[in-house]
Parts: sequence; C-alpha cells; structure tokens
Amino acid sequence: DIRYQFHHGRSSEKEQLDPFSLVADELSLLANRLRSMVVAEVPKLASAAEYFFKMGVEGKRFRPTVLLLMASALNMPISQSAADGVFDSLSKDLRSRQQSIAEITEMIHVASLLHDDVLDDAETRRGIGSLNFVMGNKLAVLAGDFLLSRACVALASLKNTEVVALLATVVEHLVTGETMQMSTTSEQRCSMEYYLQKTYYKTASLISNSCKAIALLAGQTAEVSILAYNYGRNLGLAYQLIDDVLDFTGTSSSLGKGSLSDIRHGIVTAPILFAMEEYPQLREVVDRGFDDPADVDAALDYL
Ligand code: GRG
Repeated sequence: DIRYQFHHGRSSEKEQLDPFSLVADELSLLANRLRSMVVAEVPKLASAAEYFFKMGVEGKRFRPTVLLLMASALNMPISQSAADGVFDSLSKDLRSRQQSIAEITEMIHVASLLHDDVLDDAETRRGIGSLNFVMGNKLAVLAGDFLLSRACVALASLKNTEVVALLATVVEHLVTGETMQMSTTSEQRCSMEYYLQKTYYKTASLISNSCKAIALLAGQTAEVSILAYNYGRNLGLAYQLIDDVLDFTGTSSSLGKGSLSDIRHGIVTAPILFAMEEYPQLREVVDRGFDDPADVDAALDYL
C-alpha cells in the first residue's frame, strides 16, 4: 500500500525498496520546518537550538521516517474509488497534522540527546562536537528545554488532548529510562527484564506512542491504534538492540558516538547480558563496574 501511494509512476526498483527515499520529499520539508521552528529570540540560544538542525548534521531521521510511512499506510482509503476526489482534500490537512507529529517527535528526540550528552559528558554527537562540548553544559541544557517547549506548543496546536497526553508521557518515560540507567543495583544491571523495561522507556516509548498518535489522528479504531503502538514498541526495542551491538562493532564516525562508549560508562547492554548467559563468570567483571580498562578488555574477550 505504501509503495502504491508513493511510487505511482516511479520506476527504479532500488528506490522502491529504500524506505527513506519513499518519504524523501517530506523529510526535506521536515528539515526546513524544524529549522524555522527552533528560531529563538536570543541569538546565543538560537544558535544552540539550531545546532543539530543545520544542514548536514541532521542524524538518521529514523523516527520521522517511520512516522511518515506509518501515516501513509494508515491514511489509505478503504477502496480505490474513495481515493478519487474527496479523500485528496481531506487527507491534506490530516497529512500536515501527521507531519507535525514527525516534527514534534524529532524535537523531543533531539532535546533528549542534548540532555543525554550533558549527563554522559559526551564530546561528539552526530559526527560533530556535542553541543555541551562546543558551547558548554549550561547552554546545552537550556537548548534542550527550549526544544521541548517548542514541541509542546506544536503539540497543543493539534488540539487533540489524547495525543498531547501520549507525547507528554513519553517525556516522563525518557526521564524514567535515563534514571533507571543511572541508578542500578548489580541485580538490576544483570537482569534482561530490567534492561528491556529501561529500553522501552529510553527508546521504544517515543517511537510507539508517536506511531499511536499517527493512528489516532488518522481516525483509526482503538484496535488499529494499539497495533500501531505495538509495531512502534517492537521496532524501538529492536532499534536500541542494534544500537547496543553497534556500540561494540561500529566506528565512532559512522555512529556519531564513541565506540565502546556504553561499557566505558559502566552501562550493561544486551550483548553483555547475552554473553553472561553463556559465561556466568562474566558477572564478576560486570560487578566491578568497568572502571578498570582491563575489565573492559576482559568483557570483550567473552563477547
Ligand atoms: C529532556 C526529553 C528530555 C529527556 C531527558 C537524557 C534523557 C532524559 C533521556 C535520554 C534518552 C536517550 C538519549 C535515549 C537513547 C535513544 C537513542 C537510540 C538515541 C540514538 O538515536 P539515533 O541513532 O540518533 O536515531 P540520530 O542522531 O540518528 O537521530
């Protein structure tokens, strides 16, 4: 269905299979809209807020891509005849409201990255110096707050209280996930259940709840909105699992974050948890907290 909607008339097979190219036009519209939405009165705040919305440092745009594709799938008319006429004008307004969800989601995501980099004392993000590294912690925190505020204003303008509540709860989940990551006992650090709960809050909640918001705006039934939510939840969990693996196998330039950064911060992720199932003796190393680089090497040997 998505292919039909976007590729009527397009020919390249490769292009049809690339999800990002399916929404390429909308993604560049989103980039422009984001740049115009984060303009601040005070020049210092403006340059900080715009930092990750500059051309060329836009990140992968995974969340907006998923949301725009989800919108295409859920806005499809039931029958082809419905597509002719009425649906077109109706769908324009709907589409712009859903584009707004993609923008709000990206603003919340970037706000969380700005605060995350302060908490982690990160030096790089999206392949360039992190905002805290370049402009200092104070401005990075304020820029994150500013983006959140802009996201709230955009959310309010949708005039849909259920959608407002969904995305406001996501912010609470992001904070909860981050706090769970900071304060763990050995039992929690080594528990797959704890990891999955934390990962839901930290990563999957934003994707699942924004997918649900797309379904609600499309006027879908409660049943379909739950399916959209579950899809986003599973996709979000998978996305974080891959991110965790890439922290061990990727290079810092392609990831925009330092390789092995999780383990060096003492954060136990899925690869370690799986290795621990096979090698229970790894637990002793994990419990020491990875302050000693020799313990990082020891864990890598098990992996
Ligand atoms: C102020 C909203 C707010 C939250 C504060 C710091 C914090 C609480 C939450 C941090 C949550 C966090 C950073 C989760 C990690 C999610 C994740 C997988 C980030 C990387 O996403 P990518 O790879 O990044 O999609 P790009 O740069 O491509 O957009």
